[in-house]
Amino acid sequence: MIRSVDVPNAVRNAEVAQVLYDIADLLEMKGEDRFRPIAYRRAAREIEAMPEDIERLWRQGGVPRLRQIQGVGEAIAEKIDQYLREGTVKALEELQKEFPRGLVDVMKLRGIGPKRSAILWKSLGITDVKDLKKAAENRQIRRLKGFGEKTEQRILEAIRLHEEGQSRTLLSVAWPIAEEILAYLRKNAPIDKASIAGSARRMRETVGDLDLLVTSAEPPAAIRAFTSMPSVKEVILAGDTKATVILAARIQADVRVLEPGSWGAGLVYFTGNKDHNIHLRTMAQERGWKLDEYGIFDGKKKIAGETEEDVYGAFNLPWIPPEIREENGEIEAAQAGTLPRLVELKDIRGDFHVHTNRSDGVDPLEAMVDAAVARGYEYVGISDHSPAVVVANGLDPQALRMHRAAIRALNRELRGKITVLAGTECDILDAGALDYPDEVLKELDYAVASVHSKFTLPEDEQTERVIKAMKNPYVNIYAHPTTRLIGSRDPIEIDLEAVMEAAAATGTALEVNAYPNRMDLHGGYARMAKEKGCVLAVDTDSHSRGHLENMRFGVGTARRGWLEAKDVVNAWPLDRVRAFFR
Ligand code: DGT
Ligand code: CA
Ligand code: CA
Ligand code: ZN
Repeated sequence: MIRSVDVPNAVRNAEVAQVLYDIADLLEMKGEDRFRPIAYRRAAREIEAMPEDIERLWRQGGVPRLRQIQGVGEAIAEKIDQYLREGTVKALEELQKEFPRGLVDVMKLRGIGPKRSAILWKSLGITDVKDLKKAAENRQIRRLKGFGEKTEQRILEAIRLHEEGQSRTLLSVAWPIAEEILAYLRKNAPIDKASIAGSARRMRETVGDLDLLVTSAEPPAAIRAFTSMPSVKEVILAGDTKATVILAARIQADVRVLEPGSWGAGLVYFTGNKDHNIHLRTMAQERGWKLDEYGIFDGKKKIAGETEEDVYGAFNLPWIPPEIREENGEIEAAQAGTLPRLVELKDIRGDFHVHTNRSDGVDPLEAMVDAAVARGYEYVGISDHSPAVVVANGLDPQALRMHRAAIRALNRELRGKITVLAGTECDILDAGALDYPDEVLKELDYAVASVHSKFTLPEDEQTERVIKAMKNPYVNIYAHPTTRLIGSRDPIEIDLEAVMEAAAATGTALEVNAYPNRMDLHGGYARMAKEKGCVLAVDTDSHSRGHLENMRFGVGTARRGWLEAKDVVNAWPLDRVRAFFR
């Protein structure tokens, strides 16, 4: 029912998108026209998200075919064409000559931007984040005109976040790369079984490195195929049964070749996490056994190892889903027979956080709905922004009414193929008021409310603000509750327990927002919300039709939060959803 990503294209499309992102950054740096960078980023996002292979489209129809891609005009199509033909883009190279290489990273730090980075470069000779860090630590920034001590402090915080973000890769980026490697190995090496392991298999929102496992009758040949993949930039280690490489995407990947008889034990061992493994190993020791990546051994006798079920079964445990192998009570729950039946992707019947090009999405309403139909959804909710988010082109009440009418008309046209719900992502204003009056909200099927401003309010004010918004009877979902952005923005200071209690009391769902750098709530908080009696909505916050695919990572995160289908509003049938929204 659910289409999986068309794996082999992901890397090529990402590469082209990266070129466009780089152009956008440098145009912004140049400070020319602020719409050009926006246009480049729009096109990049679209290409990243589209299921078709961009190179194939280009081979079929050249520039005219490229121009049919949403957001790709003449100028952008020609640059893509040049890139696919020559591997470089002249305009990008020209721009790169104008600024030091690392200055773009400085510009992108929170609170800096193009103007300030230019000042930092010209006055202190800062060319990258490292220079900036040194200057801030040496208290040189505060002396610059228009900066000050507070700004210097904020810069240091932004650098810390940046460094954290650099050392790990978003799951949504790492996952398709891992799948692509496995597809490559299946095709080019004598491989039997193959699997992703490590934190990616546990669906952590970021991964440090990729861990891949295979079985093969000829391990050295498998290793050779792995280390000679076109996407390998550097080989760190190449042994007989294991190898480590750095990929062109700047991610490290480890591979292990296992014996078929050790497949299950290897999977358990390399999926982790480490504390889960240690707990299992202690249990083995208590029984006088030994547990390692090859199996469970009673003296010389191997008693398990071929499948994960065997390994857990040796301890009289049911198989434990990878997402909850975090040593957070999962082994105890397995012993007690109280493991949850985790929600699955196929349980998901819709999505409530979807933007169209009426606000800041790239695709029109019809395309988003078509994509939802293609996923086999029963319903999809459209939630464009409210006016307070000016940069996102938020809809004023009049525009929202027209949008709603268009949604209703489309819904009639679809005759039950899918139900399109008319909603909004309504901003929570300063003191907890909503960005639309109740008369406007009342006309919609539901409302998502969220914070996009005043991130630095003190905890009590922030908490009060959000709870006040949730008390509005028309608010059904509180979206991306902590507002964190992985690698660029810390969570707001908010009393989440109080928010969760209020959500449960007011019948407001809390969101597990699956936008890749949000993953908000994350698994740990989702579990806490469930324990406080909340229900959750797993949403993609899609800004293009391809983003709907991120649902799998949202479900992964929900699973990390021990959620079952009954805890997830968009795993419920439509009539139940409607009753909840009412
Ligand atoms: P990451 O890469 O930082 O996102 O996190 P993981 O969990 O993928 O960690 P990684 O790549 O260092 O190791 C993969 C798995 O191998 C890990 O989840 C558990 C296992 N492992 C690694 N080191 C140890 C260890 O010292 N003891 C045990 N028992 N297991 C380990
Ligand atoms: Ca790893
Ligand atoms: Ca590793
Ligand atoms: Zn949104």
